[in-house]
Amino acid sequence: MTDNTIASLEKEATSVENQFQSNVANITANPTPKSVDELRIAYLGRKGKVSALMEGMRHLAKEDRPAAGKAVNNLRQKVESAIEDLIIKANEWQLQQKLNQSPLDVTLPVKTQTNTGSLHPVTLMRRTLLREFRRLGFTVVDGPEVDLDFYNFSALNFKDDHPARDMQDTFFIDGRDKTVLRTHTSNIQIHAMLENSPPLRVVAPGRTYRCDSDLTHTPMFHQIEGFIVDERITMGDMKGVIDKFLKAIYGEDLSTRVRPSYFPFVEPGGEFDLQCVKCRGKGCRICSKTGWLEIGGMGMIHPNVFEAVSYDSEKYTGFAFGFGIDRLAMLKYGVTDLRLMFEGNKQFLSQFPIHS
Ligand code: FA5
Repeated sequence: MTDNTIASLEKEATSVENQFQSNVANITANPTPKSVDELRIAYLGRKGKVSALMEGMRHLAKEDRPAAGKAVNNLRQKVESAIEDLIIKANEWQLQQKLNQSPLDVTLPVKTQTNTGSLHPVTLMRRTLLREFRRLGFTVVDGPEVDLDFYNFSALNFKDDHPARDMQDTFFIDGRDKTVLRTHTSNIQIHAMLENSPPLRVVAPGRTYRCDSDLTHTPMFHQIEGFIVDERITMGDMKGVIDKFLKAIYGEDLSTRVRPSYFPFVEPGGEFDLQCVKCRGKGCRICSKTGWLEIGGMGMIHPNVFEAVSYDSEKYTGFAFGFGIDRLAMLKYGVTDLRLMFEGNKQFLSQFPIHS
């Protein structure tokens, strides 16, 4: 200000406003956050031009100050509002710069997820089995993994000196040999029969335990038990059911066969074989050149078992089977070492599908 009069201050304010308008005109086409901030500091900063005008008011005569204050405030508001508009424009400009640098193409394929996990082959096989058995009218039940000797052995017609009770095979839980880790899912036969009256059509998958470990045996493995109890059930029904589900899993063209075998809880009893999935009966390393693979045990339920659960063995007959789920999965997915199933190796597991 050249002198301390209101006229001079108003002149100065008009000049500041004109300068501001011309600065705005210079950057308004392309305001950047940096240029707008510089403008803000030049006018509204502590040493800025509008602040200097405010400061100049102190030297005016007292009666001139209200009018001068009004004029300077007016100018300050105009500057503030223009700068706010410029800030919005500058932000838009910055966003546009970013979009220009990496254009967003919504038609690009998404990056494939590599760590999505997959289902365990035993889970896949269990789900497949249950799907097939439900289709055949079976009910799925569960049973205890830690169980009394009665359910795992005695009620299943194992005599006291049967070798399966030996420490070699069975994990005993208490010192009195009364509680065991179940050695097979056949314990569920007893639980289900005691809890229900015939007719029954049941499958029960689950973990089983034996003191056993080599290429084809692990201490923990999975079995699926199945049984039907009704009037006039025959070996033919059993062969038909097992044949049907094995063909559903491995294909229609594979043959199945039954070999006589002994299990205390069935009479007659047998082992069920499937034509080798690898060589289709010709003989190879997997089937030890026999052309056949052992899948599990089966047979007609022993009258002593019916006695143990108070079923009328004159009226009812039934069949039961117990298959190793891990073995079924090995055959289906071409796994040659059973232990791979339980090592949790990510490379091995990632080969299997995410959905069943
Ligand atoms: C049984 O366990 C009988 N409970 C099956 C049964 C049920 C027979 C109903 C008659 C009527 P076995 O011990 O053979 O039978 O075992 C059946 C299947 O379980 C075997 O064929 C095999 O596939 C699997 N298995 C047995 N032991 C092991 C093991 N240590 N590791 C992996 N799989 C095993």
